[in-house]
Amino acid sequence: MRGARIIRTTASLAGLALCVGGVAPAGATSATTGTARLERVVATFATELGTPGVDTAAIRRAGLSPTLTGAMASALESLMACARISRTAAPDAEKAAALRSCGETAVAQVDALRTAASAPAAKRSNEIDLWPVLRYEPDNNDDVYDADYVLILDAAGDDSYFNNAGGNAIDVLRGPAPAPNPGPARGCQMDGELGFECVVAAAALVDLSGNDTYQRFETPGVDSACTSDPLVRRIVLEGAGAGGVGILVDARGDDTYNGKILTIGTGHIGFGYLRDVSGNDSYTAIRTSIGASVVAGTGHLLDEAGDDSYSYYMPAGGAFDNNGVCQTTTGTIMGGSLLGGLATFRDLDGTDTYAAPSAGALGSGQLGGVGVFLDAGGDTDGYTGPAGHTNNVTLLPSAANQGLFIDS
Ligand SMILES: [Ca+2]
Ligand SMILES: [Ca+2]
Ligand SMILES: [Ca+2]
Ligand SMILES: [Ca+2]
Repeated sequence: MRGARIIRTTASLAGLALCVGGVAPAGATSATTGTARLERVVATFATELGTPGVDTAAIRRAGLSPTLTGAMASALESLMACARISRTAAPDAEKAAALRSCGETAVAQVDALRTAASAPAAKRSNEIDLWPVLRYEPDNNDDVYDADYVLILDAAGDDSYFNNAGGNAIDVLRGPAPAPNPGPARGCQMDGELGFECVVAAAALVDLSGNDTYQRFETPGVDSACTSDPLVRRIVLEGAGAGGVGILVDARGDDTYNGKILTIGTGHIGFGYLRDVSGNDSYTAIRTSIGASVVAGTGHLLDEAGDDSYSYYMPAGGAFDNNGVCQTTTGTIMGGSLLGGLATFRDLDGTDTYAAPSAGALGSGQLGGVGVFLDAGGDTDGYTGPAGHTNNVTLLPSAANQGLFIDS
């Protein structure tokens, strides 16, 4: 890590020498403007999260290409616009619609950021760590993330994300300096903690390569009142939006996504989006996860390739639901929607395994929600779950179930 940093510093010093050498290179003005714009949005976002005083000088030292600078600024500006919608007092349906629209714009900006970060010029930058707004890791390190960020861009390495990972419920109480409590993020572990143990904001994570691990099983935190079985402690992780917008894009590698509730491409009066472009991936959560929506939310999960495994788990005794009750039921998972909104689950290729509950999954829409499940690619997949949901079958919506199931 140290060696790589020295190499990059040399490269950025060379760039600096070019700037101060007299004749300004073409594009210098726009680069300067772009850097100022990125510094401004990082500082403003930090202030709006209640963590003012971020020293944005690291952005000037990072030696980002103008394209990458602009793409980072655009992504953060779109997330900040979404976070501002989260703070309005609009009725649920109105807020959910505004967040969906804002989330779709943010997805486009995050995709542009992914393209910019994949260009060879991006590899020569230095890292940026401006907690809790921006983290950029341009090298091949296997990073362990235990603090929350609005925007994370990680170029390579087998990374471990023990943080919000593109979930919009951000822990601004715990983290590196200047956090009030130094140490790993705790985050929100149940609905009632939203806005207290974490800030409802907006977030995105872009990981360009590597076999990554998203969250881990631990002894219970607040759920110790329900169970002693290991589980993922936090909610609203990995491309999830609770009253806001959360985005996760992972481009390559065999990845493991572990969750609890309101996680992995899930929206709750908000917009959640998880896109995994390639690799043989594994997904598991307790309920209301993996391409799911509740209460007028929008949740999308898109896995484009690979032999993937989708499952759920249930600790003995259950885990807290949104009413603070130890709940042992599952559902609203893998294309499940409840109480309005839209959930889409799409797996486009590979030989996949689905271990779903017998209801509320694989294209399920209840109480005004619409749930879509699509497995494409023609391979013979393994299904356990609702009766009749299997290979080469299409199940259309009915009066009892506003769900669509397609395996092709
Ligand atoms: Ca990394
Ligand atoms: Ca990956
Ligand atoms: Ca993958
Ligand atoms: Ca697949």
